[in-house]
Parts: sequence; C-alpha cells; structure tokens
Amino acid sequence: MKKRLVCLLLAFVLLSGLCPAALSAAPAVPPPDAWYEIFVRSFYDSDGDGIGDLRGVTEKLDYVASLGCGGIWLMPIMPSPSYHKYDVTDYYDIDPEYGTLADMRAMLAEAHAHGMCVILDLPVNHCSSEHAWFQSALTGPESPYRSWFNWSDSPQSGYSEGGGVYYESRFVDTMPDLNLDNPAVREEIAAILRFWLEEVGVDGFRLDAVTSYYTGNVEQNLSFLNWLADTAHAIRPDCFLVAEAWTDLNTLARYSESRIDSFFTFPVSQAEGYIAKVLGGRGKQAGKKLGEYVALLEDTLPANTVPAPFTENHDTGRTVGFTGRGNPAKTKMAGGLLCLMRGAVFLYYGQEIGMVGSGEDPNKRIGMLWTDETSTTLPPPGATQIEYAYPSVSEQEADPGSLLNYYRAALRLRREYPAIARGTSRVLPCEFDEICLIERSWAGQDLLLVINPSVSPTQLSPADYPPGYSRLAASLCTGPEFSVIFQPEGTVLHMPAYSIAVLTK
Ligand SMILES: [Ca+2]
Repeated sequence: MKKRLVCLLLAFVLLSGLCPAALSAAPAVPPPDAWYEIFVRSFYDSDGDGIGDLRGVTEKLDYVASLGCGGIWLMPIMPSPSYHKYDVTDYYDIDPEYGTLADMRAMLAEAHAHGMCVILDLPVNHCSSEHAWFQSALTGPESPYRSWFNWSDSPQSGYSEGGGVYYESRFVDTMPDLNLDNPAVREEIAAILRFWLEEVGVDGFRLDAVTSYYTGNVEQNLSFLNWLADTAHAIRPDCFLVAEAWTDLNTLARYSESRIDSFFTFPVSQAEGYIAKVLGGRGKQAGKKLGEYVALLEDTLPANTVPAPFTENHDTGRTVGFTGRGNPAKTKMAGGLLCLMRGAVFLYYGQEIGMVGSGEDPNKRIGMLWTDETSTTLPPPGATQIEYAYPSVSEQEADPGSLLNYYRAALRLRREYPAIARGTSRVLPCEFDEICLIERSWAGQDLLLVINPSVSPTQLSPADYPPGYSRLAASLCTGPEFSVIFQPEGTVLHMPAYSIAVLTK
C-alpha cells in the first residue's frame, strides 16, 4: 500500500497536468488529466502468437509515457470466452491469452515507476453465460446461485430463454445480467474490488454499462453507483472510478451527481458529437459553436465532477471517420480541441496516429500499426475492414509535422498549463464567429485560450480580447508552415486556420 502511495505521489510530481479532484471521500491525489485506452489483444504482442498481451503493454509503456498520458485504461483482461472479454468467467484472474497475474503485477510496477496510473475495465452488469455462477443457476431453483440472476416465467424484452424459463440478458444471451439487489452479489463485487485494488494494486476502475445496472431506472442506478463508489473508496480512498453512462447530457448530469469520480462525456464524442459539429462544414461559425458547447457542458454538468471527454473509443467509429482521411489538418484540430477540454481526457489507442475503423465492433479494434502491417497483432475475429489511413508510429515519429507529434504537443500544452484541465472555465464573447475565447483560472494562474477551429485565418486586435493578456505563452498549429504570430508584442494576434494560442498576463 505504502509503495503505491509513493508511486502515486511520484505521478503527482511528474505529471503537473492533473485534473480537479472530485474525490469527495478524502483529500486524495487527483487522477491524471490524460488517459490512454488500450485493447490489450490489439496493442502489442510480446511472444509472437499474434495476440497482444500484458507483457506487450509493459514493453510499450515508454511509448504511452511519451504521449503525455498519465493513466491507462485497460479494456477487460479477465478470463472470458470472447475476443473482447466483456463477458467474464473468472473475476480473480487474467485471461491466459493476455498472460498471468504475475505479468499484471509486473506491468503495474513498471507503470507506477513511469508515474502512471492503471485502471481496469470492470463489467459487473453481467458475467459470461459460461461463468460457474450462471451454469449453476441454470440447473434450477435449488441452485445457490439462482438468485444471482433475474428470472421470468414468460418471455419479455431483454430476456433470453434458458431451461424453459427466461433470464435477463440486456446485451446478448451469452451475457446474463447479475441481480445487483442480491446482498451476496454485492458482497462478491466488494471482494472483486478489494482483490484488484489491494492484492494486485490497480489504481481504479472503468465501470462498464452502468445505465444497464437497472435498465431504465436512473434512481436505482445512482443508488448502486454510490454503493460501488463508497465500497471502492473505503478500500482505497484515492482510487479513480470512471463510468460509462452512454446517454444524453442532461441524464449525464444526473449521473454525475453520484459519488463516482467521473463519467465519460459522450455528447463530445463521435460523428454526432460536439467536436465533430464544430469542425463540420466550412467552419464559418466554428468558434461560436465551440463556445456554445463548452458553456453548455459547464452549465449542465455539476461543478464537482471530473468530465471525461473523448472523441472515439472501442464502441464508436474512429475520429478520422468524421474529420476525413484526406484531411490531416482537421484531424489534428479534433485532437487539439479534445486536449483543451476540461477534466480527464481519454485517447483510444491508435487515435494519435489516425487509425480508422467503423461498422462492426472488431473493425474499431484492429492491431496498432507500430511499423508496417506485418508488425500488427492478428485482426479480432469478425473484422471486415483492416486498413490504415495514416503512416505507422515509427514513420510518424520521424516526421515533426505528423499527427502523432501534434498529439504529443497538444498533451504537452495540457501538462505545462494545468489550468487547461483543472481550471474554472469561462467562455468570453468574441467579435469573430470563427474564433473561440476561453479563460481558465487555476491556482493563481489565468490563461486565455484563443482557438481558431475554422479554415479562415483571422486577426485579433487588442480590442478583440480581454486586456492584460500580453504574452503568447504557447501555440499549436496544424501545419508546419503556419504559426501563430503576436506582434508587435501584445497587440495583433494572427491566428492561422485550425490554430490554438495560449495567452498569459
Ligand atoms: Ca501474445
């Protein structure tokens, strides 16, 4: 325990960019402000069997650290009959495809030595139909596990037939929903949390499918989430919990009132999300739209929550799907806008090199392109599109103007100016619809973010931004041939297409 705290303190020191603590239970170490989601199977294969594994993750920790992400979210790693492993058959072990508990402990030790936190995907809405609990429950009402699941004598929506009766299975018949009202089930979940937090040493959890805990009942979901949060924080006050409530902004605001640290900000993500809408069309209103969306988030989500914005994850189309394969500048800008969001931002592996994928889930989860296509893991079963729109990691590392190096620069900006992730946020009026002005204040530092998410270069004279901001502290542009120019010092600000400037007083 002591060692972990030392590691987390080290993380705190190393990563100056940390987000506002919503950890209500204790004055805890705040979570990192940038995270990296890894699908272990498709990330890096250490032993040549074509399947990514935990040793592969360990080998690539330097790479994740080089991006500037202080946290890693591992998609499910527990034993499971499926390739995606969201249907667990044993909550206390590692799937042999990925390695062993010893590999996991070694990976955690190395991640902590890098100053990084690691959280585990935890699906407890359902388990696998092959789990011993469900196999026993299927034998009949006498099974001690019968009451661990929800049964019906008649067919109904969200139920599947098993042994002449019907069991709740909201996603698919191979994923029976657990009966979360059963005290024995809650006791088991508490033991699972304790095992991973105390005996293995993970730093928290990503909670899968929380709106399905009690389908259609937000109040019951909130009550269960509060129980989960209290249980986990009692085991380890500084563990980080981020939950998947795939829902609209107003419902997300209700969920965010719970004692869970953070919820993924789904309205920001995907082709229908805020960032895509800002970058859509010719972008004449892009700055104005961005300001409206940022203000909407600030006004709607409770102040004590850590927003967790993202543009893509394992269930969604990739970002390049809405920015366009032939539009590296817009693709960079989507990443730049994401990295300016308040809270804990989440990148999905391969996003930083512009990986593509849409349609069937396996297409969104193909092998990370490290060098060339012979360097990737085997495609997940069912993948129908295995193609890459942008060069590999090694090619992009060698190109200062690559998307990968843009992401690194954007995350460096976020780290160097913690007010971006943690500050109070105020959208300021602006004369130009192309431009968005956002003020962030944190720990005595005031920043002015000047953002041009449009294709129109724009000049701002001193009357167009608040007084006092006379220093161009940093800037981020999408093409090597452009830069933000502020001259004579503290007067006219020249913002190229798709550019970001950070001004200080
Ligand atoms: Ca392997």
